Parts: sequence; C-alpha cells; structure tokens
Amino acid sequence: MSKTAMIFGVTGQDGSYLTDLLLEKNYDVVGVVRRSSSPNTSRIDGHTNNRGLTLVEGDVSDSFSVSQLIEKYHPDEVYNLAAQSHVQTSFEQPIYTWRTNAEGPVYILEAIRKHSPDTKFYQASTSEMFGKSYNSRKSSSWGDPVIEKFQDENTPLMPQSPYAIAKLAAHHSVRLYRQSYDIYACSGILFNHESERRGELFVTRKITKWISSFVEWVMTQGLDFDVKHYRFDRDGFYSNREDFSKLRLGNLDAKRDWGHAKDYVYGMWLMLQQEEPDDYVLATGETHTVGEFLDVAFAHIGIDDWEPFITIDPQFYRPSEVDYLLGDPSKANEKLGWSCKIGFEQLVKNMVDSDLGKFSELLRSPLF
Ligand code: NAP
Ligand code: G4F
Repeated sequence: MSKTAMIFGVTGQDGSYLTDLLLEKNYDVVGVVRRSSSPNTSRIDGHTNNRGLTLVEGDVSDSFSVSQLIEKYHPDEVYNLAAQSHVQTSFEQPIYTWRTNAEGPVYILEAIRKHSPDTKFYQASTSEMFGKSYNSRKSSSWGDPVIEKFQDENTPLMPQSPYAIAKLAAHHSVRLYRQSYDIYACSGILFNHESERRGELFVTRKITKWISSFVEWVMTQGLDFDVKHYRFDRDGFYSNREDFSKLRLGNLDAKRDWGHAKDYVYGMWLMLQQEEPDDYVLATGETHTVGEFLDVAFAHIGIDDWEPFITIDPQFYRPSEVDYLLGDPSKANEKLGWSCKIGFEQLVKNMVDSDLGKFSELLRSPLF
C-alpha cells in the first residue's frame, strides 16, 4: 500500500521539489494550498494530471482547518514547509510572521497528538536560528593552522530576526512534543538552498532574474556587454537609444552556505525514514559571500567586472544581519547517508541558464 504524505507549503520552492520526489516514490501526496485570489500553483502545475497528487485548501494559521485535514487524511508523514519565509519581510510584519511560523507548527503538532499520533512530522527549521552564533575549530591545511567557524546541531541558537525567533519557537515545540508525547517529530536545520524555482525576492534569484532581463535588453538592442557602449549614472546606464536600471542590492559581504533545494528535500524525506526521530543540519559545508555569487553569475555571461552594473541601496540592508553561515552536515552524512550532489558553481550556473531560457544559447552562439 502506498504511503500518504501531507505537505503544508506545497506551492513553494521546497514543496514543489518534495512533491516531485514523493510522487516518484509512489506516495499519495496531499498538498495543502492556501486560498489566493489568483493562481499560486505554478511550481506544481506539471503534476496537475497526476492522480497521486490531491490539492486541498488550508492555512496553517487556522487551527480549525489544520485539525480537520489531519483528522480526515491520517497521513503517514506530514511535512511543514509553510512559512512567511522572507527574513527582511519579517521585520515589517512580525506578528503575521509569528502566527504563520510559530503558531502554525504548533497547530499541526496538536492535531497530530489528538487525531493521528502515529503520523511522522517534519518541521522546516533554519540556519537563521543561529544568528550571530558559531563554533570554532582549528583546521590545518598546508602551512599555518586556520580557525574555521561553523554551525552544527550543538551550536547555541541566537536568532536575529522576527522570522528566526518564530522558527526557534517552532523548533523547541518539535522537541517538546517528541519528548512529552512520543511523537515522531524532526526538525531539519537547513542552510540556504536555492534553485531555478527560488522565489524572486531572495538575493540569488533576484540576481539571476536581473541578469536574464539585462541580457535580453542588450540583445534586442543589438549591443554587447562592453561598458564603452554605455553612459553610467548612480541608478542606471544608457545606450544611445534606451536606459536600463542597475541591479539594486544591499549587503554584499554576508556569507551564506548555499546548496540546491533538490538535494535538501531528499534529506527531509530521509529524516522521516529512520528508527528514531532526531534533528539534523543539512548544509554544503562551504560558504560564499553575496559578492562571490555575483562573480560566478556574471562570469557565466562573460562579464568579469560587475561593479558598474550594481548599485547599493540601503533599503535592502536589514535592521539586524546574519553575517556568517557555514553548516557542518557531519551528523546527516553519517546517520542519514546524506550529502549534497550539486555544488555552488553548478547551482549558480543552473539558475542563470534557467532564467536566460532561449537567450542562453544565443549568448553562446558565434552570432553574439
Ligand atoms: P517558499 O518558497 O517561500 O514557500 C513557502 C510556502 O509556504 C509557500 O507554499 C506558501 O504558499 C506557503 N505558506 C505561506 N503561508 C502559509 C499559510 N499561512 N498557510 C499555508 N501555507 C502557507 O519557501 P521555501 O524556500 O520553499 O522554504 C520552505 C520552508 O523551509 C519554509 O518554512 C522556510 O522558512 C524554510 N527554510 C527555507 C530555507 C531556504 O533556503 N529555502 C532554508 C531553511 C528553512 P504561497 O505559495 O501561497 O505563498
Ligand atoms: O536571499 P536572502 O533574502 O536569504 P536569507 O536572509 O539568508 O534567508 C533565506 O535563508 C534562510 C536559511 O538561512 C531561510 F531560513 C529563509 O527562509 C530564506 O530562505 O538573503 C541572503 C543575504 C542576506 O545577508 C541579505 O542581507 O543576502 C543579503 N542581500 C543583499 N542584498 C539581499 C539583498 N537579500 C535580499 N533578499 N535582497 C537583496 O537585495
């Protein structure tokens, strides 16, 4: 008999990759979609005719709808990926973020406790919970010993945003329900993971989307990337015919441990297939600045110096920043047999190529 999995947040980046994975594994997937006035299912539209996928309406901030869904479907596994997931937005909308990210998971845990105690539960915890906290260790490569800063399951949690505070409340709730009620509940402490399906307001996709519209603009004007064709000012640049806005970004020095979402949803599934529930860090073990992401993304279209095309806009600075994230996924490596398959450079290039679409081939043709 096939298993049933319920996904809260099925329409998001991770929800869509998890749906791909679970359908491949012959699960019956119940995807919970929140009501919206225009369609929000574009990432999973490829499965519209798949009888393994049932979409139902529900909202994690509505305890009644959550409870009814768990009682009705008695799923074998529940994945809670639903969240207000944008860190900067959480400073503008802290209460909404709290309701979705902290209360939502507790509604699900309560519904499981009351109506379906054998259901296994996955909670989308996050490396943002570490905030400014890290551990240090000496690693000696060639020559001098280097101090390496990293985060793992034992690093103290010191959240720096309303988003991360709400996620931390949910993280502790998972532990409490596991200990107190013997529910199989796990938190995946996932470091940043991106993809061709990443939301367009996260920095990686914002960069790759801008690059694709820039390439299209250059090509339709019959120009190339040589800066001598343009006049630059603070906000934009001008060819003889038209102008184009620069890419507006905030802090380029923040370091992130960026992997590919496809690898990470596999880790989520593995966490629910173990003898005992536990919490795990999923990360690549490498860190890069936003500036290094720009280096690889622009180099992929043949531009070595991106500075003329960027403007720093203070509106994208956060009231409190997480400067440094580098995850140590040793526990997941050893206990789950999990590791990342897609590296940083490949991730960036895939995202650029995907956004470029047909312009990707044109860019590399001798005609350009
Ligand atoms: P995402 O693309 O923003 O997806 C969030 C999902 O939650 C969307 O399907 C959204 O629905 C849904 N949602 C929001 N509020 C809801 C509500 N009240 N009721 C039901 N559904 C609701 O995020 P993601 O990148 O896939 O991340 C998945 C989860 O992992 C999130 O919880 C995020 O905080 C966490 N996380 C992400 C990362 C990362 O780097 N991607 C790292 C660590 C943790 P709509 O489509 O209608 O907006
Ligand atoms: O892409 P970001 O918005 O992702 P952030 O804040 O790291 O959060 C993501 O990863 C978390 C896991 O660590 C998840 F829990 C969370 O849900 C989300 O998926 O920003 C990355 C960095 C930040 O340091 C930010 O200050 O990029 C910097 N940045 C610089 N300019 C920018 C921009 N971020 C955004 N979104 N937009 C900018 O223009």
